[in-house]
Amino acid sequence: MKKIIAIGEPMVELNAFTQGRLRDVNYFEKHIAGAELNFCMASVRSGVPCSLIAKVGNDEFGYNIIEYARGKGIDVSMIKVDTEHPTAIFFVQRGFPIPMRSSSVYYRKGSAGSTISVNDLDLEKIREADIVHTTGITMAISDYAREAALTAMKEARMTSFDTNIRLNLWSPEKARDTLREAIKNVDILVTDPDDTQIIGGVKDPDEAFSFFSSLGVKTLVYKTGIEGTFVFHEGRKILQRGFHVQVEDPTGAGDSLSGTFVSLLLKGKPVEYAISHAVASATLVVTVRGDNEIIPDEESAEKFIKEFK
Ligand code: KDG
Repeated sequence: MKKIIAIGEPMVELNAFTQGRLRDVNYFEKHIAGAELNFCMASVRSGVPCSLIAKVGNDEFGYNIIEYARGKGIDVSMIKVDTEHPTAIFFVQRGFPIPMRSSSVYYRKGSAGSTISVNDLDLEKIREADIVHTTGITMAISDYAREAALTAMKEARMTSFDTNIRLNLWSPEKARDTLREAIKNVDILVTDPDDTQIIGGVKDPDEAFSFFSSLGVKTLVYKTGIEGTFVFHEGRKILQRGFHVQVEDPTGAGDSLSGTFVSLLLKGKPVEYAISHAVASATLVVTVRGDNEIIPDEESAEKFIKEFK
């Protein structure tokens, strides 16, 4: 059976119950999140086992993350508990200043997750996995985490990577230099025009593909929002248009898109099928608060797609 490993920092998310500035929000709803955990969740929902390599604190939130992930079918055997550093948390501000958009405020400096290092990797398991996945977030949270992610990518049989540049974690220059290097080890790249502008100075989908393929990328998933998602794969260019829905909170949508796409492709599904399911999955995620609870399995995504056609 195919198997994916993801490396990254899971966190507790405190999502604003009401829209507006965080200073005016009185109630927060707790969720379990983190880009790579979200990716794993999408993979598991699509029927491909996924293990998360991560560290959490020896605290209530750390155990909450482990129990939640385990309960949802993610393999947590490579999540370590760190007794010296706390589990990271972040808050999601919604609908302000731009309606239907969200922003994250992190409390993660010195967190357990950011201390992950090469010593925390089981290289044998990494070499056995069909795909190793990580994101620009893991590259940004600490030098140790970046080294760990780069080492895992070099050892992997195949890699997928989401650029996920978070400018509240690092500067555009640091992101550009680091990600240009990292992408040399990437087979399937998921990104968008904003990140591509930072990394390669281009935005147009075809220019983006020629830039990333010159770095070694084989498959490019290029998310342009509601206009659609382009996939460049095996000499073909496919456009999957977005589905119009009411947006509650877009946080996590990109991770469900990448997790669904990569796992369905790994299962041998046609690329059109994989990207339509991936966009359906991301669309459902934006309709609720929380990053991953609503990620559909294949059957539910199929129903969604039929309804929208
Ligand atoms: O993509 C969603 C993530 O941004 C969210 O879950 C939190 O991992 C996170 C991060 O570092 O922003």
